[in-house]
Amino acid sequence: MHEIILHHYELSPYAEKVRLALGLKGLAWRSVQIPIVMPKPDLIELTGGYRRTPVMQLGADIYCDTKACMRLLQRLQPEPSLFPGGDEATVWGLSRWAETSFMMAVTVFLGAGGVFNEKFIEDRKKMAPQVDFSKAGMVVPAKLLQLRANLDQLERQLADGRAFLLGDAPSLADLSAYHPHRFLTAHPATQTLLDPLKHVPAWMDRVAAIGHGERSELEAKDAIAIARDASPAPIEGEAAPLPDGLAYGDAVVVLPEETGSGVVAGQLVPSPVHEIAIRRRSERAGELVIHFPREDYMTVRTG
Ligand SMILES: N[C@@H](CCC(=O)N[C@@H](CS)C(=O)NCC(=O)O)C(=O)O
Repeated sequence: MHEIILHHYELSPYAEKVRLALGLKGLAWRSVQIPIVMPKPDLIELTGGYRRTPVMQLGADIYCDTKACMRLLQRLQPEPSLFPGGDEATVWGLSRWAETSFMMAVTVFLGAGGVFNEKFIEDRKKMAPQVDFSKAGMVVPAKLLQLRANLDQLERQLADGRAFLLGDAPSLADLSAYHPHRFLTAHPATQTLLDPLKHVPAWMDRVAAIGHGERSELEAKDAIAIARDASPAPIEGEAAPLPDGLAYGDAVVVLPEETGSGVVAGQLVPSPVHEIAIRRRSERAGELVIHFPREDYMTVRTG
């Protein structure tokens, strides 16, 4: 099997979710550091245009978005499971809700200042040109109240003394809820929301203790060489039937519903129902298959 490669940067909360999943499963992995802001030429060489963080690589297969990374990790190593009590739909649903805190926190940091530097803010403005960043300050109180409501929900979920959100064992829900709430320690205004809580801080310490597995660094150019020397893996499982108007083999673009993630063009290849896969050729990395989660991404025919 190819080594698991994570393209990420240290401060990325979403990358922390994946690092913890690697820790939960006790996996060895290679770490490629990517820039926090554009340009990201080595990453884009692999993804074909997707710029968000993190991205996972397994040979010539590239996984964009943490939801695709999580499905991959669960498939590669089913135990310990990201869904220890079953209840997959509950875990995914809880994860999605918990991650609403991420953009709330980002908005508070932009509005209150003191967390992000100018270069970072300029880059994110280009990513979201429809957003008026100068108005972020106006919504800080509202976002703090929304964060307090989310934290209250977590505090009550943990109030019966359970170790993790859904019981004795950590699940994907814990990893998804941990990263945006741990991010709240970055500013006094959001740290203040954590201070009165009893259960959430202790739970965060338990999640942090899961660790990151066995990590070793790799240069981006070596990750690209690994992709070039590999071939995309054959599909695992059954290909999803396609509706009229779309066929495997079509030229498509993958359109992320999250603003500014970047559009990727390629040829639609068979994939299971929870995943989109497109084949593309990269100059430096050769033939690649890029994977996206089905949710939050659309395929649109171009040819
Ligand atoms: N839905 C994406 C969200 C990832 C995301 O927004 N990551 C942030 C960093 S924590 C990001 O990509 N920021 C812009 C960048 O790194 O270029 C996922 O689950 O992977």
